[in-house]
Amino acid sequence: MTAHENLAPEAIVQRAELLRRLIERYNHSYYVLDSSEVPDGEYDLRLRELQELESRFPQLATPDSPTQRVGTAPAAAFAELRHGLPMLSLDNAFSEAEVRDFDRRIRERLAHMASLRYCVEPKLDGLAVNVTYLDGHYARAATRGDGEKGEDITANLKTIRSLPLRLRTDKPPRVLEVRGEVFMPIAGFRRFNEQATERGEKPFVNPRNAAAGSLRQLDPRISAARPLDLFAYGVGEVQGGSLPGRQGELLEELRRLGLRVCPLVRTVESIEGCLEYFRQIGQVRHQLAYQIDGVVYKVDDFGAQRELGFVSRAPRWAIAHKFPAEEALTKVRGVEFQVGRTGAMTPVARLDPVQVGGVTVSNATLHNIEELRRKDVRVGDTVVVRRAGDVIPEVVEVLREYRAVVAPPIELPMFCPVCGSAVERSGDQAVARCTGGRRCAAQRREEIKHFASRRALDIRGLGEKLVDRLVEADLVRTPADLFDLDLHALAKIERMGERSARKLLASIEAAKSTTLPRFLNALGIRDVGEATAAALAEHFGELGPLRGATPGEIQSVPDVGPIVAANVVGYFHDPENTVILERLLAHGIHWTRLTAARKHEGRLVGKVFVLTGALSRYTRESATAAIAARGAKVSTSVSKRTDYLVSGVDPGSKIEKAQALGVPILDEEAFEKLLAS
Ligand code: 5U1
Repeated sequence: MTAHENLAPEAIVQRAELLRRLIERYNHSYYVLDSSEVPDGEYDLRLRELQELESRFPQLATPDSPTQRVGTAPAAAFAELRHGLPMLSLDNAFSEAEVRDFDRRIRERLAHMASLRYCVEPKLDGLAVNVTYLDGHYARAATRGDGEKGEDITANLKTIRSLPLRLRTDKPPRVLEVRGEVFMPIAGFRRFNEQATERGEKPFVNPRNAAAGSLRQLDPRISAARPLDLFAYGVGEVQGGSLPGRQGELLEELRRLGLRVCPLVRTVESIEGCLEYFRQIGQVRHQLAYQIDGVVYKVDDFGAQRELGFVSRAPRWAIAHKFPAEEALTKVRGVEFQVGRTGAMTPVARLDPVQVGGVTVSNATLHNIEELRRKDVRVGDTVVVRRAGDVIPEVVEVLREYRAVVAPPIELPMFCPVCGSAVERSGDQAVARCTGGRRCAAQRREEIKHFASRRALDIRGLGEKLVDRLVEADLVRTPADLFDLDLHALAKIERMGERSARKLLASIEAAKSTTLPRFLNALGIRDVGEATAAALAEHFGELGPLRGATPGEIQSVPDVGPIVAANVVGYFHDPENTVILERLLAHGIHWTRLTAARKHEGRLVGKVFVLTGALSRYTRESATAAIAARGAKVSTSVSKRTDYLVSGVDPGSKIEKAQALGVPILDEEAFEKLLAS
């Protein structure tokens, strides 16, 4: 007997409605506001209760019930749907000058208006859709198509959990067309591709293709299994209801109705504000959870928009300011293997120079031999090259249909191209390595570059080119040799004047005063990056105890597993490393001891930080490392125990929780000041 057995029919109807409302609310919190209102178990219980009720009384299963998102049986073909109002397209601007022209044209037409505000938001790299609500209920959805009519994707879109099936209002408009962009968040895209590769399927090239491919599935159950999301950015036809008179306010209203709107939407007072927004978003775009290809500026006032009107299909009142293209086509001239600090052999494609993301690219990584084989890159191939932000350019895919002459496949060399040592690839490892160690000039060079780099010992003025020359001249073979350099030795380096030499020696001297996390990072132990170095320093407090630690002790450090522990022990037990380490210490490299007394002096010791949104000068790892280096901790969720919430761009719902709990919220500048204090 179920819990509902004794209920009267009206009570069952009421119970089903209550459950629907409850689950809709939980879905809204979870998928739209990014915060969980109840534990997963409670959610599952309520959903199951509703499913049970609906299977016993099928007439209760309304089409917009939250149980109806799983995806229905496949269709034979997509039907055509006509939009209530045409879906417009957007003109593009690729430079500041084009944006200023756009603003000038508007001000000329609206000369009588004293001020001109713009509503600005990121331009998602996804798929435009039109979603129709009738009396507040999800009714149908279509792709943009030719702007007049698109493909009927009602069943597919319904599987997107952040899309409300019922608007959160008691007085919905009779007809409301919501316009928005469907996208696949980057994390979901990566996860999906990993799983696809494991299943032996071809991964998607980018999140946009993944979103489009997932939506355009005749079997909506396939769409249901894909991590899709949607941001609303406007409306089409509206009947039997009224909406605000400004774009910014409209988006607020859509948010109130339960739709997901990009949290980075702003209104600005002039075109200068638009351009400043473009720069800000450009700085953090690669830290966002989704891919964007520019920002959109819209005249905020709908009256002004009406006055401006359209030119063919594009409104005069809006423009997309695009970032420079991050992908381009070019030809592969050759493939060479580069040897890294730990001997890892990275295949690198030498390319016909091409403009990507605003710079000229002539080399692109192929990551490892597995990737090279999977993509099957050959000399002479036409390839798509991608350069996203500061990331090293990579070959994304080969355009097979452009392959005229078939060159042989590229093979992993048996011997290191730099030192001639054997190349080793153990078991199922994707990475092949040169076994030469410090006998290999490439490994020596890379070790020293890493040691001197900004996040390690930060030896100012010792750039990559200079390291190449020092290693070539055999003046420096290990990091310890840097501290033996003097004016006499540096005089052997061509084109280096005495002034530059003195400056370099001063930098090397200054770098002797460092921190333990930096020093551990600088040693270049395999798999020990900035965050692990900070965690090891925090746990052991000093170098001595770490050098003498067993693998078991090292594994007790948070996030350190057996492989990293074995690498750390292996490093400190290696006789050659021991000599180098002793020499470094003998040269006077030092840091302030994190003694118990000092730990208690630090203002931030024991404090709990939560990070949200993207910071412009820190990655999540480097912010975590900076916090850990001060004896504080990073937690993933805001609670009463949180001391500070550090909020970057696109912060999510943690902000609201922090506000509710009275947790201090720091922007990037305040965070930096606190770290420095
Ligand atoms: N964010 C955003 N994307 N997007 C695309 N807003 C926006 N507006 C559009 C389009 C096509 O069109 C309106 C200007 C009608």
